Amino acid sequence: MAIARPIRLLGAVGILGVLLVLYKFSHSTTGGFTPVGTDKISDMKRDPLLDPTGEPEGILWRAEEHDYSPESENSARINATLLSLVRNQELTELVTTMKDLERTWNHKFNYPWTFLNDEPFTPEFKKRTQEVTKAKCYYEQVPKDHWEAPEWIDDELVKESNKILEENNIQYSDKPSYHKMCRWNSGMFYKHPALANTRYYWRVEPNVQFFCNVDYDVFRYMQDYNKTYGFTINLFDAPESLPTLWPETERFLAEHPEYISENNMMEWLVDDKLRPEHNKKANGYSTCHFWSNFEIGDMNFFRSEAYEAYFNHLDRAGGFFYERWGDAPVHSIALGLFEDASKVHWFRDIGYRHIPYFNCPNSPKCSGCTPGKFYEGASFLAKEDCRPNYFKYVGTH
Ligand SMILES: Nc1nc2c(ncn2[C@@H]2O[C@H](COP(=O)(O)OP(=O)(O)O)[C@@H](O)[C@H]2O)c(=O)[nH]1
Ligand SMILES: *[C@@H]1O[C@H](CO)[C@@H](O)[C@H](O)[C@H]1NC(C)=O
Ligand SMILES: *[C@@H]1O[C@H](CO)[C@@H](O)[C@H](O)[C@H]1NC(C)=O
Ligand SMILES: [Mg+2]
Repeated sequence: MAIARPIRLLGAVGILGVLLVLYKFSHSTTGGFTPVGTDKISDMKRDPLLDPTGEPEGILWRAEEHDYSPESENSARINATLLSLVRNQELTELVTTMKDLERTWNHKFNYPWTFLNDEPFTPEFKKRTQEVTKAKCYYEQVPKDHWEAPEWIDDELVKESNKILEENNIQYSDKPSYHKMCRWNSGMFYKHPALANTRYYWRVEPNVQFFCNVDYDVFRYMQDYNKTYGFTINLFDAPESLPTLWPETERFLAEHPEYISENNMMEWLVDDKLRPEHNKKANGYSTCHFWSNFEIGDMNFFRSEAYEAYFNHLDRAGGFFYERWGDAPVHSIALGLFEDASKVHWFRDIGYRHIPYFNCPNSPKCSGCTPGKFYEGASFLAKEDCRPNYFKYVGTH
C-alpha cells in the first residue's frame, strides 16, 4: 500500500528528531565542561575532541580586563614561568615553538621564559630567543649535582642493562644524556635555585606546535580552581623501559600508605583490560601516563614530602639508569597516587602537537590541525592512546 508523500515526510522528520535527541543525549557528557565525577566516558567510541570545545567554565582572567603589560611591576601575572630545558643546537626548533606559543597565548600575558641547560647558553641563543618575545627571558645552567648520575649508580651495570634495553628497541636507551634528562625532569627541575620563587610552570619543548588561541590566563586558572597539573595527551608507554618501576612503587607504598590520596587515580594506573600485555610486562602498571613534554603544573606538588620521598626511593633503586624510566610515568604515577583526581585538568582547549601525537579540539579558535585527529603516521600509533582509560576511570575534566 502506498503512503501519501506528506505522511512519509512527517515520518522522516520524526525519525530525524529522535536521532537528534539520542545524539544530544549520548554526547551531553562530553560536549561541555561538566562537574567532576559526572564526566566519565565508559567506552570511548568517538573522540570527544570532535564535539565543539570552548573555554573552561567559570571566571577567567583576560588580557583586556587586567594589566598584563610586559614591564609592569604590579601586573596581574601570578607566580609562574614558561620553562624549557633545551640544548644550544635546538635553537631553530625552539624559536619556531616560541613563536607559536607567543602568537596563540603569551603575547597577551607576557609570562617570563626560563631556559635551562646542562651547558652554558651561547650569546646567539640568548639573542634569538629574546627577539621572539616582549616578556623577560632567563637563562640558567643546571647544577652538576642535579644532572649527573648519583654516586651509587654502577657504570658497568649500566652498560650491561642498556644492552637489554637496546635489544628491546628502547629509544635513546644508549644515550646517557637522555637518562640524565629523564631523571632531572623527574626529581630536579623544581629544585633549581632560579625557580625558588616560582610556583607554576608550563613546560615547553623545542619542535612542538600550538594551534589554538587561548584567551585566558591559564596559570591563574590553575591557581583559582586549585589545579595541580594540566595535560593534553595521555599515552601508553613502552613497558620494556620500566619493568621494575611499578614493583618499586608498590614497595614504596607499603612503607608509606599514608601518602595515598582518597580520591586517587589508581584504576587508571593499574588497568589490565585495554592492553593486558603492557600491564604484564610492566608488572602491574598499565603504563598509562600524561605525556610530559606538555605540562602546566604546580611545583609545590613536586616539592611536597610525599613526592620527595617517592623520588628518592626511585632514585636509590636506580631505574633511571639501569632501565629507562621516563619522567612522564614518574610524574603520572605520583599524581595518580598522591593527588586528588579533581586537581588534574585536561586542557582540551589547547591545540598541541609533539610528533607523532596531537590534541586538536573542534573550535573556531584553532587552525592548522584536524579536530579529533590523534596521531600522524603508521596506524599502530592509534593503540598508544590511553585517553579511553583515563576518561573511563578518571573523567574528562
Ligand atoms: N640541555 C639539554 N636538554 C636536553 C638534553 N636531552 C634532552 N633535552 C631536552 O629535553 C627535552 C626532551 O628531549 P627530546 O629530545 O625532545 O626527547 P623526546 O621528546 O622524548 O624525543 C627537550 O626539551 C630537549 O631539548 C640534554 O642533554 N641537554
Ligand atoms: C611564589 O611561589 C613560591 C613557591 O610556592 C614561594 O616560595 C614564593 O614566595 C612565591 N613568590 C611570590 C612573589 O609570591
Ligand atoms: C580552592 O581552595 C581554597 C582553599 O582550600 C578554597 O577556599 C576554594 O573554595 C577552592 N576553590 C575551588 C574553585 O575549588
Ligand atoms: Mg621531544
